[in-house]
Amino acid sequence: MNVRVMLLSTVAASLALAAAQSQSAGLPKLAVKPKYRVCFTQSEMDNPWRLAQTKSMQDEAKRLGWTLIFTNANGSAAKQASDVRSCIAQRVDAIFLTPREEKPLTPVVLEAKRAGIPLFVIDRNVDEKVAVPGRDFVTFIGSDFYEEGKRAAEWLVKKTNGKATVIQLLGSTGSSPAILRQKGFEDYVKKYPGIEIVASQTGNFTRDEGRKVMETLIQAHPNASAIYAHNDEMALGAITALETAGRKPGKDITIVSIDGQKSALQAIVDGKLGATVECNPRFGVKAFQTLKDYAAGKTIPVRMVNEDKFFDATNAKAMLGYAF
Ligand code: GYE
Repeated sequence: MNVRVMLLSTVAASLALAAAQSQSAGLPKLAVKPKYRVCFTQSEMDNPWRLAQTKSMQDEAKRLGWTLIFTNANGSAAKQASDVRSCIAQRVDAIFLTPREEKPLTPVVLEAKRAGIPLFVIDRNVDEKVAVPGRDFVTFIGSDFYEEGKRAAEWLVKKTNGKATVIQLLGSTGSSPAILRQKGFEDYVKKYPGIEIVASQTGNFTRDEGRKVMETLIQAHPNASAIYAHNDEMALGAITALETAGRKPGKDITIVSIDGQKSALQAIVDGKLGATVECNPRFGVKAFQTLKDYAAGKTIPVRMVNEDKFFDATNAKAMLGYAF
């Protein structure tokens, strides 16, 4: 090796080292303490899933004796961004953020980092092209939404023998579960020419909007034979609209959704809903343990995927007690 090559490779090696250091050094440190003061910024509290998630976080904080500052953005991404800023201003030890939409909540993740406060993204994600887990925030903890959409599609294809005219009720526009549950489902059904999606419209993850949207869509597409709803609340709203329109959910129209809340399992037992893919809302133990591990200097994976069950007529009744 001549001097020039040696010099170049030394420069390259030290550049690589500096890049690696700046990655991990970029994340704010967290001291080991017996108790922490943390923020949990919730996006909204309008359905059983959100209530279960919040309860799980509050129960674990209580069990550990930590102070949990809870904020509710009431469905507004702008309010949620200011909630995160107020957590930063209060100099909490760490922030748990469940971002309502990807893009509007990405800048505050970077602001928390600049303020030296470690932030954990839980449930929904931010825009990972801009805010990178392991560099700008500690990790993403949540379900594999793409897989959830795919599992819903798999069930529907089987149930309908690959022949269905589908109406899709989308979740809140710009939220990671809506984006990925749509993609996971659509990618899968593409392989089945007998499955046609005739309409896709947002019901904003709420029962009331699910019902209203379905009232119009079922008029426009009276030949629809299946509904795919991105969450149970919209599916339950759709069931009401379909019954009002004289349809027989579960008999002349097959419905599949996501979440696995108790009332959805009951709708399966009643024969109205076909199946629901679980989206586990119980984050408390995992989220707080991850914070402790991070403070202790353990390596935290940049993505931590929750396990999700599946409910249909074979197990809904037995699982009623488990569901939220
Ligand atoms: O499916 C829905 C809730 O982000 C995974 O948001 C969550 C979704 C869940 O409002 O019911």
